[in-house]
Amino acid sequence: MPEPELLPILLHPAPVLRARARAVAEGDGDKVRALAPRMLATMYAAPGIGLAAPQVGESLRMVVLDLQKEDSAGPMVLVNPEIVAVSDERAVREEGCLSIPGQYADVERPFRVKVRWRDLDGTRREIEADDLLATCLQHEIDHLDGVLFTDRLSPLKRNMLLKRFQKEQKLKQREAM
Ligand code: K1U
Ligand code: ZN
Repeated sequence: MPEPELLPILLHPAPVLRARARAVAEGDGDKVRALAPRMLATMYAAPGIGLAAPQVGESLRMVVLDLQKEDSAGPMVLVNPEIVAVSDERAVREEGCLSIPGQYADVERPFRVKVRWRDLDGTRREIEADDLLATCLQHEIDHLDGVLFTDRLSPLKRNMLLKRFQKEQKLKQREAM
């Protein structure tokens, strides 16, 4: 089998990252089955532990995820994922984003979430996740609603991070000339 072709990851401020992605419909089966291996390959190559379809320019409610740890679930493809319950307990974790590469910040979110989705066969799935998996699921589902982790920071921290990102991007563009 040939390696799936990698997809370009769109960077902030691409407008598709700010749109609410549309739900995957019955007729999208071929599209999501073709997209899933390409999104997984793109995520591994980045490298990352999650990737949402809008990050590769597809405004669709679809996410791939693999924490790549010994005891983790392996590659997951989530179609139309929904958070159906969150814990009162909250946790602070450092987050990064493949659409804002090189920038990291502590983000507070619910520690535990229950998420429902359909897999590529259309089977309903549900998971109760905590810790890093819960953080990653929330970060990816945020992408489907046009929300970036920077939106969850104080205005001061957000502006500092985004200014630093813009500055580094400008330097990179100049170096590439
Ligand atoms: O959605 C994304 O932009 C992917 C993002 C997911 C994420 C990371 C950390 C906390 C919440 C969500 C990333 O994968 S950033 C890269 C990263 O964290 C990583 C890369 C290689 C190994 C381990 C982690
Ligand atoms: Zn992200």
